[in-house]
Amino acid sequence: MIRNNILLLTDSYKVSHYKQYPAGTTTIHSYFESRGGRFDNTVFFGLQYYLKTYLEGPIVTREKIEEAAKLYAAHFGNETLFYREGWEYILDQHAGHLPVRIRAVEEGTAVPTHNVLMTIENTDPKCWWLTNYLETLLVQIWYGTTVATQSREIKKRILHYLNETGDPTTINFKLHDFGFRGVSSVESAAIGGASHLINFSGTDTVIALAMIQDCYKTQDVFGFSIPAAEHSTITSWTRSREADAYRNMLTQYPEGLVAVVSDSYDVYHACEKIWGEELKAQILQRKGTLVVRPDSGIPKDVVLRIVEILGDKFGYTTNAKGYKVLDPHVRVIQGDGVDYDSVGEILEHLKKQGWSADNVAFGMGGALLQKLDRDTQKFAFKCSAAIVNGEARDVFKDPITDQGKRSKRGKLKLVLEHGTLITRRLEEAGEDVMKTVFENGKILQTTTFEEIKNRASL
Ligand code: AOY
Repeated sequence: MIRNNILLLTDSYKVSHYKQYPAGTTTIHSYFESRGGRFDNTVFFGLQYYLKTYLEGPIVTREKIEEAAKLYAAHFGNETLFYREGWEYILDQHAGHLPVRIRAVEEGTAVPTHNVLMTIENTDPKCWWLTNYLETLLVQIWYGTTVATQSREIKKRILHYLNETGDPTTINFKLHDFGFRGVSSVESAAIGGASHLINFSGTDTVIALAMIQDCYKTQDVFGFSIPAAEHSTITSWTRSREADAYRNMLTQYPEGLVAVVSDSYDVYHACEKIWGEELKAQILQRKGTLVVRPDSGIPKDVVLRIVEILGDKFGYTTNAKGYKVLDPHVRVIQGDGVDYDSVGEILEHLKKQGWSADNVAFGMGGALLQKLDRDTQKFAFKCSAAIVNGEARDVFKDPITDQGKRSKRGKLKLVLEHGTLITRRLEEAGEDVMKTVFENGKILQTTTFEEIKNRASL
């Protein structure tokens, strides 16, 4: 089995499509958009990863064609469905480089939904069938784009509370990625983890750091973490020695931030009696901050009660905005049950009781990287234009059964009008903000992760 065979990175039915376009078809022009969804804009991200990983260079080889021919013959029970001649043409005439052009909005750009984000068309009239063969792979960009979009919306939410009750300059470390174990694959962790780091700087998804370095032109590390306990490192001391387990954390990491999951037995007892009494002096002497992590219960109730216990035991000050801020030696991180909704509930609940958002940070796992799908932002890839027998035609669908699934018509561009990005036909006025990023096997333009972060910044 050849790893990464482009001929196999598609849906079965697409293998049969070369016979289905009208005779005389020489160009298929398709586009990618969000047809609406949970948030009213999307942060385009991930294309450069897909270009570098799957599409760049002489990717069609004799061996891959032979492997595909054999596999598809068995898969369809039919030797004639696979377009061997089409792929051999790319191998012979293009030295295995894909004869397509991909234009796209710059990664990190937040684009209102219902607009073109990317277009693709074949550059060789004999390769009309190739454009939509690539849909399956290219549409996977929905994932990074949706993770980046939701992470950025949560950032807006946390920023709102920091602006009202605390210090907005701390935003970059307020939502930590706990999601590696909860995703369906290592590749998803890499892409999703990188998507989150467009908006924040805290992550435990290590593979995302390598992905950014490999695909987004940098040697820099774009995510940071701190020593932190898990249940095994606490419960292996047994219940009767819970306090020793905690003391050990303070001793092993004598300065800086250290996070300790504290709900192994009774999180309220742990905060009141162990952190708040037995280890209080050691915490107050530490040059750093103990971050208490509850990990069960109703998030907004547990977080408030723990902040109140820590306030009683360690004291607090009232900031210029009139909200209570715990002694700097203690903070709370909530990493259980965190999603877009619960972040708002927790911060609102704290605010109502006079507590600043400065007191808490969030960890988010499954809801950050996995609890979303292509329909969260209704992503679609559709043909919008073709050339048949030398004549350009609009191509579109317009189903009476769902007007939301109507597709756009013509060759498309994305234009900035009165400060808003909007889709126009290529022949209309206005400069296209999309750039040609890929043509005939070559990546023509790359972007850095730094630039992506800057485009998405709030
Ligand atoms: N990490 C901040 C640093 C990370 C984690 C990772 C699943 C951390 C916990 C913490 O403080 O508590 C994956 C659950 C937790």
